Amino acid sequence: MNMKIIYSNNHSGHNPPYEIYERRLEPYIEKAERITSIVKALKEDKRMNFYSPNRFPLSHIYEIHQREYVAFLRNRSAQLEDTQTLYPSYFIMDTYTPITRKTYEAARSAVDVVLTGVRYIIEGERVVYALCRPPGHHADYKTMGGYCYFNNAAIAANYLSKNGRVAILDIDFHHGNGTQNAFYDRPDVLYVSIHADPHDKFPYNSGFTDEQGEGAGLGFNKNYPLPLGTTNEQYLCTLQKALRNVQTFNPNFLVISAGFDTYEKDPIGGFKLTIPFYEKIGMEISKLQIPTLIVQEGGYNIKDLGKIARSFLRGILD
Ligand code: SP5
Ligand code: ZN
Repeated sequence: MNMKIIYSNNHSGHNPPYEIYERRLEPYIEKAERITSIVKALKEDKRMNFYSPNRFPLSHIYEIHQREYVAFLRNRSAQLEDTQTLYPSYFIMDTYTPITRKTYEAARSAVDVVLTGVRYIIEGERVVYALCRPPGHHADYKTMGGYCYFNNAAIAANYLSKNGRVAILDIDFHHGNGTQNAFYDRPDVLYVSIHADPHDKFPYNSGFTDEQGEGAGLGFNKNYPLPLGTTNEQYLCTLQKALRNVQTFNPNFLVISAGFDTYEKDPIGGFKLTIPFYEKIGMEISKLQIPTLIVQEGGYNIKDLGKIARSFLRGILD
Protein backbone atom coordinates (compact mmCIF):
# COMPACT_ATOMS: atom_id res chain seq x y z
CA MET A 1 0.00 0.00 0.00
CA ASN A 2 1.14 3.54 -0.76
CA MET A 3 1.00 6.62 1.41
CA LYS A 4 0.45 10.25 0.49
CA ILE A 5 2.80 12.70 2.21
CA ILE A 6 2.03 16.41 2.05
CA TYR A 7 5.12 18.60 2.16
CA SER A 8 6.23 22.13 1.27
CA ASN A 9 9.65 23.72 1.61
CA ASN A 10 8.06 26.99 2.82
CA HIS A 11 8.77 25.97 6.42
CA SER A 12 12.51 26.54 5.91
CA GLY A 13 12.19 30.35 5.92
CA HIS A 14 11.21 30.10 9.60
CA ASN A 15 14.53 29.57 11.33
CA PRO A 16 14.96 31.64 14.49
CA PRO A 17 18.52 31.46 15.81
CA TYR A 18 17.69 31.41 19.52
CA GLU A 19 15.05 30.68 22.13
CA ILE A 20 15.17 32.23 25.60
CA TYR A 21 15.65 29.60 28.30
CA GLU A 22 16.19 30.54 31.95
CA ARG A 23 17.08 34.08 30.84
CA ARG A 24 19.78 32.85 28.45
CA LEU A 25 19.78 32.73 24.65
CA GLU A 26 20.01 29.07 23.69
CA PRO A 27 20.20 27.60 20.15
CA TYR A 28 16.69 27.13 18.72
CA ILE A 29 15.65 23.49 19.19
CA GLU A 30 12.85 23.43 16.60
CA LYS A 31 15.12 23.46 13.54
CA ALA A 32 14.27 23.19 9.83
CA GLU A 33 16.65 20.18 9.59
CA ARG A 34 14.09 18.13 11.57
CA ILE A 35 11.87 17.98 8.51
CA THR A 36 14.79 17.47 6.12
CA SER A 37 15.77 14.38 8.16
CA ILE A 38 12.26 12.93 7.83
CA VAL A 39 11.91 13.75 4.11
CA LYS A 40 15.28 12.17 3.32
CA ALA A 41 14.45 8.93 5.15
CA LEU A 42 10.98 8.64 3.60
CA LYS A 43 12.21 9.27 0.05
CA GLU A 44 14.18 6.01 0.33
CA ASP A 45 10.86 4.14 0.58
CA LYS A 46 9.09 3.64 -2.78
CA ARG A 47 5.67 3.46 -1.10
CA MET A 48 5.91 7.11 -0.01
CA ASN A 49 4.47 9.60 -2.52
CA PHE A 50 5.08 13.31 -1.99
CA TYR A 51 2.46 15.98 -2.83
CA SER A 52 2.61 19.79 -2.60
CA PRO A 53 -0.10 21.63 -0.66
CA ASN A 54 -2.84 23.79 -2.14
CA ARG A 55 -3.59 27.22 -0.67
CA PHE A 56 -6.69 27.37 1.56
CA PRO A 57 -8.63 30.48 2.67
CA LEU A 58 -7.97 32.10 6.06
CA SER A 59 -11.52 31.26 7.11
CA HIS A 60 -10.28 27.83 8.27
CA ILE A 61 -7.78 29.50 10.60
CA TYR A 62 -10.36 32.01 11.87
CA GLU A 63 -12.52 29.13 13.16
CA ILE A 64 -9.74 28.21 15.62
CA HIS A 65 -7.79 31.46 16.15
CA GLN A 66 -8.79 35.05 16.95
CA ARG A 67 -8.60 37.42 13.93
CA GLU A 68 -6.54 39.98 15.87
CA TYR A 69 -4.03 37.25 16.73
CA VAL A 70 -3.69 36.18 13.09
CA ALA A 71 -3.27 39.83 12.05
CA PHE A 72 -0.64 40.37 14.74
CA LEU A 73 1.42 37.44 13.50
CA ARG A 74 1.08 38.51 9.86
CA ASN A 75 1.88 42.20 10.48
CA ARG A 76 4.75 41.69 12.90
CA SER A 77 6.39 39.14 10.56
CA ALA A 78 6.09 41.56 7.63
CA GLN A 79 7.64 44.43 9.62
CA LEU A 80 10.88 42.54 10.36
CA GLU A 81 14.13 42.59 8.43
CA ASP A 82 15.62 39.26 7.40
CA THR A 83 18.09 39.37 10.29
CA GLN A 84 15.65 40.38 13.03
CA THR A 85 14.01 38.15 15.63
CA LEU A 86 11.10 39.40 17.71
CA TYR A 87 10.22 37.96 21.14
CA PRO A 88 6.71 39.34 21.57
CA SER A 89 5.32 40.11 25.00
CA TYR A 90 1.68 39.50 24.17
CA PHE A 91 -0.30 36.90 22.17
CA ILE A 92 2.32 34.46 23.54
CA MET A 93 2.68 32.01 26.46
CA ASP A 94 6.46 31.53 26.76
CA THR A 95 9.90 32.61 25.49
CA TYR A 96 10.40 29.75 22.99
CA THR A 97 8.34 31.09 20.12
CA PRO A 98 9.96 34.07 18.41
CA ILE A 99 8.78 35.73 15.21
CA THR A 100 11.00 36.22 12.17
CA ARG A 101 10.22 37.73 8.74
CA LYS A 102 9.13 34.37 7.28
CA THR A 103 7.31 33.00 10.35
CA TYR A 104 3.79 33.93 9.24
CA GLU A 105 4.29 32.45 5.77
CA ALA A 106 5.76 29.24 7.21
CA ALA A 107 2.93 28.85 9.73
CA ARG A 108 0.29 29.57 7.06
CA SER A 109 1.93 27.04 4.77
CA ALA A 110 1.84 24.37 7.53
CA VAL A 111 -1.93 24.95 7.67
CA ASP A 112 -2.14 24.49 3.88
CA VAL A 113 -0.20 21.24 4.27
CA VAL A 114 -2.61 19.86 6.87
CA LEU A 115 -5.75 21.01 5.01
CA THR A 116 -4.50 19.42 1.78
CA GLY A 117 -4.21 16.23 3.84
CA VAL A 118 -7.79 16.67 5.03
CA ARG A 119 -8.98 16.95 1.42
CA TYR A 120 -7.41 13.62 0.52
CA ILE A 121 -8.94 11.96 3.59
CA ILE A 122 -12.40 13.31 2.71
CA GLU A 123 -11.92 11.99 -0.83
CA GLY A 124 -11.43 8.50 0.64
CA GLU A 125 -7.70 8.08 1.33
CA ARG A 126 -7.11 5.70 4.28
CA VAL A 127 -4.03 7.40 5.67
CA VAL A 128 -2.21 10.67 4.87
CA TYR A 129 0.88 12.15 6.52
CA ALA A 130 0.94 15.97 6.79
CA LEU A 131 4.56 16.93 7.30
CA CYS A 132 3.83 20.18 9.14
CA ARG A 133 6.42 22.63 10.39
CA PRO A 134 6.21 24.72 12.53
CA PRO A 135 4.25 22.37 14.79
CA GLY A 136 0.84 23.40 16.15
CA HIS A 137 -0.64 21.69 19.20
CA HIS A 138 0.41 24.33 21.77
CA ALA A 139 -1.07 27.22 19.74
CA ASP A 140 -4.22 28.46 21.46
CA TYR A 141 -7.09 30.76 20.40
CA LYS A 142 -4.94 33.87 20.71
CA THR A 143 -1.53 32.66 21.87
CA MET A 144 1.55 31.23 20.22
CA GLY A 145 3.78 29.02 22.37
CA GLY A 146 5.96 25.92 22.53
CA TYR A 147 7.33 26.49 18.98
CA CYS A 148 3.71 26.65 17.65
CA TYR A 149 1.85 29.49 15.86
CA PHE A 150 -1.26 28.04 14.19
CA ASN A 151 -2.81 24.84 15.52
CA ASN A 152 -2.56 22.61 12.45
CA ALA A 153 -4.20 19.55 14.04
CA ALA A 154 -7.10 21.57 15.51
CA ILE A 155 -7.74 23.35 12.19
CA ALA A 156 -7.73 19.96 10.43
CA ALA A 157 -10.00 18.31 12.99
CA ASN A 158 -12.43 21.23 12.82
CA TYR A 159 -12.62 20.93 9.01
CA LEU A 160 -13.06 17.13 9.20
CA SER A 161 -15.80 17.57 11.82
CA LYS A 162 -18.06 19.07 9.13
CA ASN A 163 -18.06 15.59 7.57
CA GLY A 164 -18.36 13.39 10.66
CA ARG A 165 -17.14 12.63 14.16
CA VAL A 166 -13.43 13.18 14.79
CA ALA A 167 -11.05 11.75 17.39
CA ILE A 168 -7.66 13.35 17.99
CA LEU A 169 -4.95 11.19 19.53
CA ASP A 170 -1.99 13.31 20.65
CA ILE A 171 1.20 11.29 21.19
CA ASP A 172 3.67 14.19 21.34
CA PHE A 173 5.77 14.17 24.55
CA HIS A 174 4.05 17.43 25.61
CA HIS A 175 0.38 18.02 26.35
CA GLY A 176 -1.45 19.74 23.46
CA ASN A 177 -3.00 22.55 25.47
CA GLY A 178 -4.18 24.45 22.38
CA THR A 179 -5.95 21.46 20.86
CA GLN A 180 -7.59 20.57 24.18
CA ASN A 181 -8.93 24.12 24.55
CA ALA A 182 -10.22 24.30 20.98
CA PHE A 183 -12.62 21.38 21.53
CA TYR A 184 -13.11 21.48 25.32
CA ASP A 185 -16.87 22.14 25.12
CA ARG A 186 -17.54 20.05 21.99
CA PRO A 187 -18.95 16.50 22.03
CA ASP A 188 -18.28 15.90 18.32
CA VAL A 189 -14.46 16.03 18.59
CA LEU A 190 -12.75 13.74 21.12
CA TYR A 191 -9.28 14.76 22.37
CA VAL A 192 -7.09 12.06 23.94
CA SER A 193 -3.49 12.84 24.91
CA ILE A 194 -0.55 10.84 26.31
CA HIS A 195 2.26 13.08 27.57
CA ALA A 196 4.80 13.86 30.26
CA ASP A 197 3.37 14.83 33.63
CA PRO A 198 2.85 18.63 33.45
CA HIS A 199 4.17 18.93 37.03
CA ASP A 200 7.58 18.26 35.43
CA LYS A 201 7.36 19.44 31.84
CA PHE A 202 5.94 22.08 29.50
CA PRO A 203 3.15 23.35 29.32
CA TYR A 204 3.11 22.94 33.15
CA ASN A 205 -0.45 24.20 33.70
CA SER A 206 -2.55 21.81 31.64
CA GLY A 207 -2.69 18.11 30.81
CA PHE A 208 -3.93 16.81 34.16
CA THR A 209 -6.37 13.90 34.48
CA ASP A 210 -9.14 16.02 35.99
CA GLU A 211 -9.44 18.05 32.74
CA GLN A 212 -12.31 16.11 31.17
CA GLY A 213 -14.18 18.71 29.11
CA GLU A 214 -17.02 21.05 30.02
CA GLY A 215 -20.70 21.56 29.18
CA ALA A 216 -21.70 19.43 26.19
CA GLY A 217 -18.02 18.43 25.88
CA LEU A 218 -17.80 16.86 29.35
CA GLY A 219 -16.30 13.38 29.01
CA PHE A 220 -14.80 14.08 25.56
CA ASN A 221 -11.36 15.13 26.79
CA LYS A 222 -8.94 12.54 28.21
CA ASN A 223 -5.45 13.14 29.55
CA TYR A 224 -2.91 10.45 30.33
CA PRO A 225 0.10 12.06 32.03
CA LEU A 226 3.06 9.69 32.46
CA PRO A 227 6.19 9.99 34.62
CA LEU A 228 9.62 10.85 33.29
CA GLY A 229 11.52 7.66 32.47
CA THR A 230 8.44 5.94 30.94
CA THR A 231 9.48 2.79 29.02
CA ASN A 232 8.04 1.09 25.90
CA GLU A 233 6.05 -1.39 28.04
CA GLN A 234 4.52 1.27 30.26
CA TYR A 235 3.72 3.43 27.25
CA LEU A 236 2.02 0.56 25.40
CA CYS A 237 -0.29 -0.10 28.33
CA THR A 238 -1.46 3.55 28.32
CA LEU A 239 -1.68 3.66 24.51
CA GLN A 240 -4.08 0.72 24.61
CA LYS A 241 -6.33 2.56 27.09
CA ALA A 242 -6.26 5.67 24.90
CA LEU A 243 -7.11 3.62 21.80
CA ARG A 244 -10.03 2.03 23.62
CA ASN A 245 -11.36 5.56 24.31
CA VAL A 246 -11.09 6.29 20.59
CA GLN A 247 -12.81 3.02 19.66
CA THR A 248 -15.69 3.63 22.09
CA PHE A 249 -16.21 7.12 20.61
CA ASN A 250 -16.55 5.44 17.20
CA PRO A 251 -15.24 8.31 15.04
CA ASN A 252 -15.39 8.66 11.25
CA PHE A 253 -11.92 10.22 11.22
CA LEU A 254 -8.79 10.01 13.34
CA VAL A 255 -6.19 12.79 13.61
CA ILE A 256 -2.84 11.81 15.12
CA SER A 257 -0.77 14.63 16.60
CA ALA A 258 2.49 12.79 16.03
CA GLY A 259 5.41 14.08 18.09
CA PHE A 260 8.58 12.03 18.22
CA ASP A 261 9.99 13.76 21.31
CA THR A 262 9.02 10.66 23.34
CA TYR A 263 12.21 9.07 21.93
CA GLU A 264 14.88 7.98 24.44
CA LYS A 265 17.51 10.25 22.90
CA ASP A 266 15.37 13.35 22.38
CA PRO A 267 17.26 16.43 23.58
CA ILE A 268 14.26 17.95 25.45
CA GLY A 269 12.12 14.84 26.16
CA GLY A 270 12.33 12.42 29.08
CA PHE A 271 10.68 9.12 28.05
CA LYS A 272 12.62 6.03 26.98
CA LEU A 273 10.87 4.90 23.79
CA THR A 274 13.09 3.14 21.25
CA ILE A 275 13.06 3.37 17.44
CA PRO A 276 11.52 -0.11 16.81
CA PHE A 277 8.75 0.66 19.31
CA TYR A 278 7.32 3.36 17.03
CA GLU A 279 6.39 0.58 14.59
CA LYS A 280 4.36 -1.02 17.38
CA ILE A 281 2.60 2.32 18.04
CA GLY A 282 1.79 2.57 14.33
CA MET A 283 0.41 -0.99 14.24
CA GLU A 284 -1.83 -0.42 17.25
CA ILE A 285 -3.27 2.75 15.66
CA SER A 286 -3.70 1.06 12.31
CA LYS A 287 -5.71 -1.83 13.84
CA LEU A 288 -8.57 0.59 14.51
CA GLN A 289 -9.17 0.85 10.76
CA ILE A 290 -10.27 4.49 10.85
CA PRO A 291 -9.33 6.97 8.06
CA THR A 292 -6.30 8.66 9.63
CA LEU A 293 -4.54 11.99 9.15
CA ILE A 294 -1.07 12.03 10.73
CA VAL A 295 0.07 15.54 11.65
CA GLN A 296 3.72 16.21 12.50
CA GLU A 297 4.25 17.92 15.86
CA GLY A 298 7.54 17.81 17.88
CA GLY A 299 10.63 15.56 17.91
CA TYR A 300 14.06 17.12 18.08
CA ASN A 301 16.75 14.47 17.61
CA ILE A 302 17.61 15.47 14.07
CA LYS A 303 19.91 12.51 13.47
CA ASP A 304 17.28 9.87 14.30
CA LEU A 305 13.99 11.59 13.37
CA GLY A 306 13.93 10.03 9.89
CA LYS A 307 14.37 6.54 11.32
CA ILE A 308 11.64 7.12 13.89
CA ALA A 309 9.21 8.36 11.22
CA ARG A 310 9.99 5.35 9.00
CA SER A 311 9.46 2.94 11.85
CA PHE A 312 6.13 4.57 12.75
CA LEU A 313 4.86 4.61 9.15
CA ARG A 314 5.94 0.99 8.62
CA GLY A 315 3.64 0.08 11.53
CA ILE A 316 0.81 2.14 10.06
CA LEU A 317 1.14 0.56 6.60
CA ASP A 318 1.79 -3.14 7.34
C1 SP5 B 1 5.65 20.99 19.68
C2 SP5 B 1 6.58 20.77 20.84
O1 SP5 B 1 7.09 19.68 21.02
N1 SP5 B 1 6.84 21.83 21.60
C3 SP5 B 1 7.72 21.69 22.71
C4 SP5 B 1 7.76 22.90 23.55
C5 SP5 B 1 8.72 22.71 24.68
N2 SP5 B 1 9.23 23.94 25.07
C6 SP5 B 1 10.06 23.96 26.24
C7 SP5 B 1 11.42 23.35 26.02
C8 SP5 B 1 12.51 24.36 26.12
C9 SP5 B 1 13.78 23.62 26.01
N3 SP5 B 1 14.89 24.45 25.83
C10 SP5 B 1 16.05 23.79 26.31
C11 SP5 B 1 17.32 24.46 26.03
C12 SP5 B 1 18.35 23.76 26.83
N4 SP5 B 1 19.65 24.00 26.34
ZN1 ZN C 1 6.52 18.13 22.10
